[in-house]
Amino acid sequence: MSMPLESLNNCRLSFSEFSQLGPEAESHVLGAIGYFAAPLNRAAETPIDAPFLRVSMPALAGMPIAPADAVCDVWLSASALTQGQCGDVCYRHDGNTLFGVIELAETDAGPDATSTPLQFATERAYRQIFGVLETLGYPFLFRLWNYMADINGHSHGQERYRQFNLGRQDAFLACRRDVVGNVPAACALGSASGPLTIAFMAGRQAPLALENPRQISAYNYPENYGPRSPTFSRASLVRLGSDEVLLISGTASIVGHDTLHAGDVQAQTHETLTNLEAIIQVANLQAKQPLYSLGHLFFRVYVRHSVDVAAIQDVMDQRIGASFNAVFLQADVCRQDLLMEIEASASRPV
Ligand code: 3EB
Repeated sequence: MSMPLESLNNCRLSFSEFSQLGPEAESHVLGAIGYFAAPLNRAAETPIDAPFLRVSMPALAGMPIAPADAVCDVWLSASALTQGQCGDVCYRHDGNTLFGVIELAETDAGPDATSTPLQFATERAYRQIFGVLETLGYPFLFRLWNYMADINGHSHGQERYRQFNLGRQDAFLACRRDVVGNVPAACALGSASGPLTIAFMAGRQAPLALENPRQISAYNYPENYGPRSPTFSRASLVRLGSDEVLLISGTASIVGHDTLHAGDVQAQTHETLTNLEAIIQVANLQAKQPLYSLGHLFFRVYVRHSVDVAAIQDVMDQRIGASFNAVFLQADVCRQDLLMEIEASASRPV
């Protein structure tokens, strides 16, 4: 594996390939997320020492995978890595960038019992993340991947995604983080089962948080989407050595703050791609050159109903051309009326 110095790369491997990387390649793995066809044995050892988030989320298409295998999205660094564990957080960092993972069970409702178990687990997870970043001197959160079971379920009088939003925002506030404007990119999806699992990427240089002019910023969503707004930006533009990395948040068929095209997965896909184009346009304006385009993104497509995969692929073929790089995963999207969501990243030399 040869990589230009100071570059940070994203690649997609099967779990079997990931498990057999060998010591040299393994020493360059900053961290990874594995999407497994359920069920997952959490007691089993992870194949390599790097932070590895295991998510129960079956791959539907985009990568030929044996039934017991998994899709692994891997972040590689060309620099020497340091790793450690702090509380429930496992991390590796390279002097510029840190990747960490945390898994927390929904055990109890906290000392005051005013939280729900998911809300409290979320708040504890984010407090731990902020604690690690402070301890290790990586003040800037670039991007988070949030996965939880039954995201559309209800308990304690509140949808579980809204409970998650409460816990997340409380932790941001408690740790004196911005909850509007300068916030990280993210996604939040429903896994088939398992604990709250979060992966995060952070750095020492401030990222640029991008918003989509077609959408109200999520941190300004009105209260009918929950008592606390979701704390995320539409994308993070990150400078890493000689590279610039664009990390686009989960993007769906939302214009303003409304879901459009309920019940029509192809129309939702078109709207989502138009939203991605709008974010790309903002990123290119910032970069002062047309560095980014739909065709060069590295996609993850979350699909609520597995039968919809072909319909979504058709629209992506039409709009992007048939050679796009995407994996399709079966997941619950955080609004009941959303049938799909797309997230993406791209890395370019400046
Ligand atoms: C949306 O635009 C769709 O709560 O972290 C996308 C990306 C969504 C991130 C999150 C939620 C989150 O509101 C849902």
